[in-house]
Amino acid sequence: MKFLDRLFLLLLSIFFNSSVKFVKLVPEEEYCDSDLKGACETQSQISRTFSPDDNTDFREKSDAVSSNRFSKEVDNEKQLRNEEPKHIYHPIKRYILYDVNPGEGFNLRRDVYMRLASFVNKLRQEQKNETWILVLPPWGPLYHWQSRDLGPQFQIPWSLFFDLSSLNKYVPVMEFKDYLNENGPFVEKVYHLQHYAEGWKDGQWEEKYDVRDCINEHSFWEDETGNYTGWFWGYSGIQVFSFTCLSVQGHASTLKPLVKNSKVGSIMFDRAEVVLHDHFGDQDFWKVRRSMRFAKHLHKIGDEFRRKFLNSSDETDGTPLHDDWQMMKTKPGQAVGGPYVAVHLRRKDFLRGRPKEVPSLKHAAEQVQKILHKLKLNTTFVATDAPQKEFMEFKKYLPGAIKYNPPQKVRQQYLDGGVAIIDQWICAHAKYFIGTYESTFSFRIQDEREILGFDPDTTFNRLCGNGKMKCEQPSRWRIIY
Ligand code: GFB
Repeated sequence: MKFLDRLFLLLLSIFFNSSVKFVKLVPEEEYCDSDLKGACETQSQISRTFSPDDNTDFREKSDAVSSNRFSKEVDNEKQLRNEEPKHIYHPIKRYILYDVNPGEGFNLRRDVYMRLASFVNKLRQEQKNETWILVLPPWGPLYHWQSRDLGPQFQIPWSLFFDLSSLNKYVPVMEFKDYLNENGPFVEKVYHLQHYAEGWKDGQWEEKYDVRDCINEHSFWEDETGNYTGWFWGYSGIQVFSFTCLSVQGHASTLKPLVKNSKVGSIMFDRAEVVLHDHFGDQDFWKVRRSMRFAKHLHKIGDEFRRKFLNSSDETDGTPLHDDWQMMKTKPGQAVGGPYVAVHLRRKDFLRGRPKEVPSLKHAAEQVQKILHKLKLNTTFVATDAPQKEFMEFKKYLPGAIKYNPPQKVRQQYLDGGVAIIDQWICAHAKYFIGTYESTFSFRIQDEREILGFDPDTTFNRLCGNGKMKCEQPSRWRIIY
């Protein structure tokens, strides 16, 4: 950058920082989410937020937010913006945060991310002068991450599991820790999403939201200052200025008017799984899904295992990965896969929850054996949450079965979540994949194989329950570009 450009930026930032010292509050009604009766923050809450007696550090930050959204100086600032070349002006950021029902597992959470990422992307397209950013909820603790020897598994950044530069190519995202560094421990508005207590009225589906009394327990409470606080993935002392329970029926986009009419800088949707995908399986769905690349360090471990134990590599399997997902477009059948069958053998809670659909180890082995025979293969890669004892029993029925046994260093570094991803990655590269009925872990492997360009016949398969060699197979959610 040229010296004069730098000087200009410096002067601009001095001017901007000094202009934010003069903040005026606008009348109460301007803070209301106009679509929502009762969802308006009161003047006293807002005043409290920006009271001169507040913690100074925060005041400086909220001033910066206020100057753009709450004060009359905004016109002045807008004018400045218009006069500036686009690449120099950096608009003030606004944030969408979210969380998911604590009981949900890793792979449903990935799906909820997609709903929110698509939502934020659409907001940005429709509000070109706003810079909405999606804040990533730290991972953990999760019920299924049960390796006690690894210590507590929570506050895990997304970068441990995902490639943030890939996510960012779809929509700007940031880690929660970075959000805290930028904004301090504050979230302006939290909506706890819930269904309608009365369900669908007259069986009529209608997209809507309304402020309602909270139906279920939630993890937010009013503290002694009159603000709210709550569960923020183990980070304490986060203050919420306004908290509302919101009954919603609809898709993520149903919430668009709520956000568009709001003036606050940070909005969190708790229990975001309540809203559905706008269009499951459409082009936009697949764009977000393609952007959800696993972290390169996990790919690398999976690829090494493939090479070493499964005679599988991208060159021989026809599965090259373009660095940029946007540049990658495959055709069904162009991926051949490594010379092994992969099976996702979901056990534990699935044994209790779906006893008719989850086969015994012996019956699972029989089904895999049939495929091996048909494809003239000998090797089976097994991804499973089963204890080692069960795997050894499975191996008795199917001697060619192998699984990934992570070295202690890998476990400590990448935890249960990372090991599960490595398993998924290896399954995604097999010549043939068989999953478990209704497991989102299996579904995500199927998506991955669609992205890599496998023939769908080799992907959308699942184990049948006891006594059956044939059963209804998974829906084929085919990739669309
Ligand atoms: O991912 P997930 O939501 O899939 O939850 P489901 C299962 C978790 O168990 C994974 C571990 O995220 C992993 O931590 N796990 C399962 C595995 N299979 C494997 C495997 O093959 N390898 C490794 N390394 N780990 C949902 C649950 O499970 O099913 C919900 O999340 C609920 O809580 C629902 O129980 C019915 O969709 O399979």
